[in-house]
Amino acid sequence: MNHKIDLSIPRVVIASGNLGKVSEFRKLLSELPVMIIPQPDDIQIEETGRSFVENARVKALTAAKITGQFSLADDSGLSVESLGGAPGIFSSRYANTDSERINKLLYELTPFKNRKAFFSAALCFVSPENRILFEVEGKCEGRITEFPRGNDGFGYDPIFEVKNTGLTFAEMGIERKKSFSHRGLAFQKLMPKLKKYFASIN
Ligand code: ITT
Repeated sequence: MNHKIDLSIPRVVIASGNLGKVSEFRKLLSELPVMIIPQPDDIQIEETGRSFVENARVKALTAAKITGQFSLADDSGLSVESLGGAPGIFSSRYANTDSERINKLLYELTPFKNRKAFFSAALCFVSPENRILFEVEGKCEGRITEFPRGNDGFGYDPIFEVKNTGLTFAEMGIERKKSFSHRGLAFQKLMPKLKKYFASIN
């Protein structure tokens, strides 16, 4: 068996420490002629931005600078109408673990009848020369359920029911989640740009 790595294949670093996201990215990017690599273990990127777009930029630019490779970052989060848009860009910092975040959100929402919410994702793709090549955003509307449902996915998936489906993200397989989700919709915008770009440099 040949174990040599083909150095002509472009590498794309996924600028994320979230294993759930990295696994979605791998599947979403599988059609591209690139090698997906995780970001180095010792990178800690501080999210200093005031929006999803700004934070995605910080993450992608830092990862490309450190590794000298293409990088792709996602900043995403859940905004709940009755909570004035919280947790929003603070979704990962809302509590320490997925189950604590879910329990906290369900508790905070107890007094409210309106459980409308939406997920947002901003993606940023940066060149090895540290230039922003593409930025796209996606959004998915739904509501926060009264209790968790489903076993798939990650993060807030078990308590986010997608509008007009009756299903939480955690009750959909990745393929269905991809067609409705904030990240999947952002990807639908990014993919043609990436295909064109990688075809032009090959
Ligand atoms: P990186 O910054 O390293 O990518 P992170 O988890 O901190 O990892 P974000 O700052 O973008 O990522 O925080 C987004 C949080 O929003 C994430 O931790 C989840 O709790 C939640 N989230 C984002 N997309 C989600 C999805 O598709 N399903 C469920 N929860 C999601």
